[in-house]
Amino acid sequence: MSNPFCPDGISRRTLMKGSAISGLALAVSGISLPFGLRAAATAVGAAVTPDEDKVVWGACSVNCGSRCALRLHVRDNEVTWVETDNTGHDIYGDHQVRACLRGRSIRRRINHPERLNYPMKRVGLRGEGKFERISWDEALDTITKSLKGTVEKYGNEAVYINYTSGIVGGNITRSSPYASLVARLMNSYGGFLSHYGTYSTAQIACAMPYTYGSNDGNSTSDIENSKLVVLFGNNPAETRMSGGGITYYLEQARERSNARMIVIDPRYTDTAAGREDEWVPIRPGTDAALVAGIAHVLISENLVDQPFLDKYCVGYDEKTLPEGAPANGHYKAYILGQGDDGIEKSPRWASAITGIPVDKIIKLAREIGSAKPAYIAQGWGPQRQANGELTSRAIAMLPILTGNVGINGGNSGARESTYTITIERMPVLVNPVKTQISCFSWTDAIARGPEMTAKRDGVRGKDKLDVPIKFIWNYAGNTIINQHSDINKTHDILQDDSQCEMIVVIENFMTSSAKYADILLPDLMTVEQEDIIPNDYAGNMGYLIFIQPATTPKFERKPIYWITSEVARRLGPDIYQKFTEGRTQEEWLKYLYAKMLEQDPALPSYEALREMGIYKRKDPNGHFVAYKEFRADPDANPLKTPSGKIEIYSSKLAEIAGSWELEKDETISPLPVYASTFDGWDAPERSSYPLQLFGFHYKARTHSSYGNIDILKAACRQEVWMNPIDAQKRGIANGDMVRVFNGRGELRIPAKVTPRIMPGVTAMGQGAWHEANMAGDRIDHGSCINTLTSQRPSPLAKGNPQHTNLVEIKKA
Ligand SMILES: Nc1nc2c(c(=O)[nH]1)N[C@H]1C(S)=C(S)[C@@H](COP(=O)(O)OP(=O)(O)OC[C@H]3O[C@@H](n4cnc5c(=O)[nH]c(N)nc54)[C@H](O)[C@@H]3O)O[C@H]1N2
Ligand SMILES: Nc1nc2c(c(=O)[nH]1)N[C@H]1C(S)=C(S)[C@@H](COP(=O)(O)OP(=O)(O)OC[C@H]3O[C@@H](n4cnc5c(=O)[nH]c(N)nc54)[C@H](O)[C@@H]3O)O[C@H]1N2
Ligand code: SF4
Ligand SMILES: [Mo]
Repeated sequence: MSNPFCPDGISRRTLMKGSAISGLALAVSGISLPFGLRAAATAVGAAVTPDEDKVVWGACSVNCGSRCALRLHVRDNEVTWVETDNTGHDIYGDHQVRACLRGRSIRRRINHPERLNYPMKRVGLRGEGKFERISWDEALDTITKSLKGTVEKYGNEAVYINYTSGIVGGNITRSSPYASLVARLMNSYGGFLSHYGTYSTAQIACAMPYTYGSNDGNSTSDIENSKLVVLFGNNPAETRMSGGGITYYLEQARERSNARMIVIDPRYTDTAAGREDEWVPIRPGTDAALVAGIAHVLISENLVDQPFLDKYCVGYDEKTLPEGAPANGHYKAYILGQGDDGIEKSPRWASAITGIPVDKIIKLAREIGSAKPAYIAQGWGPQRQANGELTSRAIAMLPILTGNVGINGGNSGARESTYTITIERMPVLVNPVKTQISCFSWTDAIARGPEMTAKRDGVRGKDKLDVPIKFIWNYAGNTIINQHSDINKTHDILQDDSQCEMIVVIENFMTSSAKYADILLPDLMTVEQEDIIPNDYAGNMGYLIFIQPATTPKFERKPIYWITSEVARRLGPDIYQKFTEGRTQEEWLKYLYAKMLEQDPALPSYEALREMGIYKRKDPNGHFVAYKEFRADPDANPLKTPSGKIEIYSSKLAEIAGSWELEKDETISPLPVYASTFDGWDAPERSSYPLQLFGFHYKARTHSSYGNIDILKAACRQEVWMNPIDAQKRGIANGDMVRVFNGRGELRIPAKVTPRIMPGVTAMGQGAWHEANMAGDRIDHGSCINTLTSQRPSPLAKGNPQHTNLVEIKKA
């Protein structure tokens, strides 16, 4: 890597000042000095005694769904070591929010030799990684000129703020495009093309509201009231780690209720490992078929909660079928083979699709039908499939059929909800541009924007896009390349800089996305500035962490508030005033906290919170129970669905299914049916690419964040999981380097041959750093799964089906 972003300095400085090794080296050389022994003793003492350290409260603010307190030990303006929350008595419910392996290694991120230090402009082709150091003035002037030019020539709709999730949480430091300072800046300047949905939950967040009016689940802490826990593709041991995270609640709540736990997942996950009562391996993308098979048993053995279905639901049977629906259009008819397809969804039928034995399906159904209350939940793995909209609603059918919705110890079938303490974020102002695309379709909007329509591409707010994307803001995100699908295709689209003319990346590191920047700006990290940050998913305990800057800003790194304010200043005095409202970052923080205190007077004062570092509070209502009021009185508390009830049959979806343009292998249905899909287990492409592949969210990283930390890479290796049957067929042994490929690309990775994954299915951690010679063979030696994923969106949400892939694997 060339000089500007691999500066002479930081790693060496860190070693000299902070480490015991340099202390010892001084001590040894000290022996020959006149006061040698004393000098040696002092130096050794300084190297091992931490009492000179200043301890600064920080937090890990990456998007892992947990949020951990860090206590950074600082000496000579360098973070020397990291500990975590040490407050309170550490009793469940008022416990310590202890960081996971990633947060505890944050020192290696802060002091990483490849951190960005100066503003830079691109001098080679996009993706080549050739940059030249420039001044802040030049960088900000260039951005402003390009932004003004774009808006003048194409309008504000040509400016896009990309989906990014690098920083979640603070009042001020927050990358979520709906809530970031970049959005505030653009809204001060006429607005921008925004997006709906997220890479996390595109399908479920779109689909679940058709059933329930929203997408809520019970708090995991409520499992202390459950008899049975059923998890579909939900792996909190990796995706909600730490002492503050859901995995701890799952373990503690189960200890209290002794609930049995069934894990339905193609992989034997860390959540299951040794803690489950049963692991049911399932073929990816087929959960809806399993649900239908279970429903068949529940119906034929009279295990459904008929009074619940009659009172609270629409479309279970003839009685509650809405007007306009075909006579045989109800769920019961679909299951019993009296619907349009005429197929009975028997356990035998479900077994052939899911790969789960018939007797196992029957046993599962009997167990789910008789254990009450049951906490049935899904992670977001099942919905990140090409038929994920159908799957997420289908899984919700199990709690609906068994009347487990709206009660303590039960759940809606969605992922867990959480208690969140009061927080007031930087207001982003109103976006005057109402046009939206799905967060996944931005590459399409560059390549063929004006062809994109509402009914085929999911454009919202207009019948079609008028202009393509010409300017992209990318603040704290890696979805330009690493986290977006089909990297080779994205590369080709971005190569032509007459299409998208300007990409601004605001980052800490030279990521693969940063290599495609035209202007690259070095940001401060969250732990280097003052902010207040709330818990993320933390069961029924909420908390606030008051972050103080661990060190002064180094090199030419700047905070995001300064960066966006300086662009606003260049856009004109009225824009600057509108953006800053005359406040400094510190004044904003105080202002926002005062608002929080107004809403929630029980919070400590600003000064007291700063003193405490962390403030915790238990959910005053005990546990969050989704749709509790509706269950208690459905007339007084209707759901937000058109009928106010649980819509098993959705007339709205029937209308969409009848009017949108869809391909043959895409299904939108008013009922939560099973439908096979493109690139699925039964797709024709399977003859060339016989293995299903998905990328799970891995403990080594948070997506790509922390992906450049050597000790984490060593602790949790990047490998492709293969069943011994599939490996043997290909002459592959555990640890062999393999080629994983399909029509979109190829990567290299060691094989992990293990019975922890079902035959025919393979998986690797998603988020590894892409590393390929894009001017040459394009083989990805970093093993980033998005070398292999598709940009084709799911039918209803137009979301990322990044878990639906077919590949072949061969020994390298
Ligand atoms: N350590 C770590 N934690 C993270 C993240 C991270 O990158 N690293 N990312 C965070 C973010 S932003 C998000 S959105 C969440 C993501 O959380 P999820 O989306 O829930 O995580 P995944 O690992 O994609 O999927 C969960 C499980 O679903 C399984 N699965 C995949 N396909 C199917 C299927 O078709 N059916 C069934 N039954 N199971 C299936 C996978 O094997 C996996 O164990 O995690 C968050 N937490
Ligand atoms: N194949 C496949 N692809 C996926 C997924 C999958 O399951 N499979 N998951 C998807 C999901 S759910 C998500 S949420 C996305 C996540 O995709 P991203 O939102 O891109 O998440 P990260 O990869 O963590 O990238 C965040 C970036 O923010 C930077 N960052 C962190 N802190 C700071 C800061 O303080 N300042 C600045 N300026 N930058 C900072 C990090 O260095 C990192 O490059 O990926 C999606 N992509
Ligand atoms: S990565 Fe997540 S679980 Fe780990 S320390 Fe950071 S916030 Fe906590
Ligand atoms: Mo996500």
